[in-house]
Amino acid sequence: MIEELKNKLNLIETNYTSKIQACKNVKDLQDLQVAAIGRKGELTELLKSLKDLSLEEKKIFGPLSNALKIKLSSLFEAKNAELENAAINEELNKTDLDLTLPAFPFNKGGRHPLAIAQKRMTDILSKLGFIWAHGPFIEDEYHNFDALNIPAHHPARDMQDTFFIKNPHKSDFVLRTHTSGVQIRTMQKQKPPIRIMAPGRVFRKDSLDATHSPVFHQIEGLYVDKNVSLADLKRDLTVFMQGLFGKKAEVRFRPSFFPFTEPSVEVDVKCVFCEGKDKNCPVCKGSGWKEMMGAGIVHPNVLRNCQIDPEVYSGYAFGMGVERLAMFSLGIKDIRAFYENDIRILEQF
Ligand code: FA5
Repeated sequence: MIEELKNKLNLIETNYTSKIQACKNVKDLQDLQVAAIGRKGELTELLKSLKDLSLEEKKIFGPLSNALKIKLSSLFEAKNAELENAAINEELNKTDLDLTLPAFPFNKGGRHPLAIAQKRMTDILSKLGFIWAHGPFIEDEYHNFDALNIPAHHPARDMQDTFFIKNPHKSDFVLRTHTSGVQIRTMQKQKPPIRIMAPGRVFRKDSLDATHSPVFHQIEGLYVDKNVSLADLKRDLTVFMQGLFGKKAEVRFRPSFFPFTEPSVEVDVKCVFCEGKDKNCPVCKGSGWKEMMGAGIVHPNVLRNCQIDPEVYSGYAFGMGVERLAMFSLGIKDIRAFYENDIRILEQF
């Protein structure tokens, strides 16, 4: 009996090995596989005789038939791969498809140049010890003006005109004209030492030109502690500017006026586009310098408005224009390039 079964196994092996080799397509191969090792296949049927064998015979026939099943399975698998590859190659040969050509380009997203520039600025300020603070875009008149020593009658309000929304119960709402309101919000909540930076969008009734926009971004800085002086302000802002524009950057501090700082300065940077040599430079208008920020020593009235004693504490504050600094550090000559979203410009950064 066992000899007869062994012969049958041999027959199955030779028969299917040659049939597999001769097979020309995947469909025929699948049929062949079902006929050999499928649920009702020849080898599967033969295996059913196992139950009629003695224990000794089972020990011989069992491993032999299993080994054949494994062998046939791997022959089917290899032949299947061979036939599939042949079918793909045949298909490819029929077309002009060139798989060696580079793939179609796909558009990768990128960060907006303003976001890139702002991150550079806040990274430098972080290293100088400033921590993030935030305030609302829709501010109230008190935080945007009054608490900053700009009462309703003050002419400084005219320079920062914006939308006012009536609030019958409290101070009117305004679209904030600068980030300086965050100074007040911070000092109302926190006592010195304070060292914050407050980046964000601001709104003004300014006409659009190469260096002005009615919506732009500022970063406010505020440092309040004992014995803070203009020397601290000059040192920190020079370090900041050189961090952004390189050690050779020329920075100029010019006396100015803000109702919330005394003394006040305007901080200019030497024009990186024309260095003062082009009388028609659209950025510096031929002056050789461009104003980047306002700054100064926090006015005692502002400290008092926030219940901080100006006899004990002093502080400096600054408010920089992100677009202006970004234009200089990225080499963009017109502020409108930030908002027009011309993909050819955006993808350069
Ligand atoms: C202010 O807004 C003050 N709050 C700054 C300040 C803060 C002074 C703390 C003292 C202490 P100013 O209006 O100059 O100041 O604006 C600050 C900066 O914002 C300017 O130097 C300029 O870089 C930028 N800026 C002003 N107006 C525009 C505009 N329309 N478009 C783009 N950038 C502008």
